[in-house]
Amino acid sequence: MKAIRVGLIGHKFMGRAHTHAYTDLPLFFDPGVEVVKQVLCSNEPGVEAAARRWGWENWTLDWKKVVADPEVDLVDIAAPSAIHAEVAIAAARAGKHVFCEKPLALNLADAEKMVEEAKKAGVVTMIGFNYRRVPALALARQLIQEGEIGDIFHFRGCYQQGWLVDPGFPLAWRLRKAAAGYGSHGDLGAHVVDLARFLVGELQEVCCFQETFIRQRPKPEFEDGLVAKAGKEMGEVDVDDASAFLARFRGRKTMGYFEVTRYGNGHRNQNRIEINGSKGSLIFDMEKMNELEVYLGSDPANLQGFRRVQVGEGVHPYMANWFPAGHIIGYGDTFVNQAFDLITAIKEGKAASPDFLDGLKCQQVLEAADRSAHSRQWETVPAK
Ligand code: SOE
Repeated sequence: MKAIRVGLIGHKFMGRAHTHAYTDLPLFFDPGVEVVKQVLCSNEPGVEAAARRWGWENWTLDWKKVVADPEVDLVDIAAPSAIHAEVAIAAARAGKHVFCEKPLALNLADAEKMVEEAKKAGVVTMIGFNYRRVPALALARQLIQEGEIGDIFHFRGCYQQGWLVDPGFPLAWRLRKAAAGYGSHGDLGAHVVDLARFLVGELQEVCCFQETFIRQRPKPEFEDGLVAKAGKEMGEVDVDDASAFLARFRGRKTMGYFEVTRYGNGHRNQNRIEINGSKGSLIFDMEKMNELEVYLGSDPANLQGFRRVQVGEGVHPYMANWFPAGHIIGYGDTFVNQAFDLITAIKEGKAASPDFLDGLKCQQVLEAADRSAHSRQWETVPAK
């Protein structure tokens, strides 16, 4: 295999992040195969200008042409959740490997179909839980797996953004159930649930409550990610603005606390994880992305306390491939790490991780929590 040719669907926030990944991958990693930006697709004007500026060889307004293109090996879906299932299933049936942004689908039924079709087609899949590729969180997992933290009592995940505090912020696609499936619960909650699975294990049951603080917002004239321009007409917000749930993990006594909000006033993208174990604790905060706070109970009595590990040394996950020690990396660079792992999996004919099954397991938790928010009861997460 000399080259892996990518068809990317989406040219806004995630389209930009994924283009950065494929463009800069060869600067830092050598997957042993060329990555070709074959075609950029979007259903909105501006895709041609973006393709020319970002170095895509072709562009189209029709995702079906990407899926049918014999030159495309990998279809990357970096568009709103509403089209994830239709595109991923068509791509798998066409024998393409498929990358899909999170959450996997609008709902559990679609997620199950995506897993089934990808399995039938025997293609490589990956879902965009890029925080697994933050070196500090990959280090946290290593420490946990090596037993440094001991038995885990608590997992605490709190993901705060603050972009909806302004009542004038428009009714962007992330605020509409038909386009996004969920509000903060799926958009941010998916990341926290995945990190709980990545760092600790599977969830067994959840108890959730949610809130929508502002129900009416101006419909957008323009939007790109978390930036939008309000129009004159008003529309209804039909998803959660914030969601919080308790969880029990399967087969262990670990207690889980999950909180996500778009009203964390003052926070821009604070994904914070804390884990307390019998031998120590770990704290990660995306606002200090290149650091991991580590407490080890085995430290001498006069040196007890959290140490702030600068996760930028060659010994740390991915960092041997980046700049010299201490020259930190950023949010977008986690997509480069992610793309390297995906391209390597495809080249070697191996499963990528996290794959669509991980996306489905995450969606099972999200749906159980959504059910709980309506039933006001504890709800069980399917074991299979
Ligand atoms: C918006 O909340 C968003 O772009 C999420 O959709 C991403 O998954 C997250 O990484 C950053 O914030």
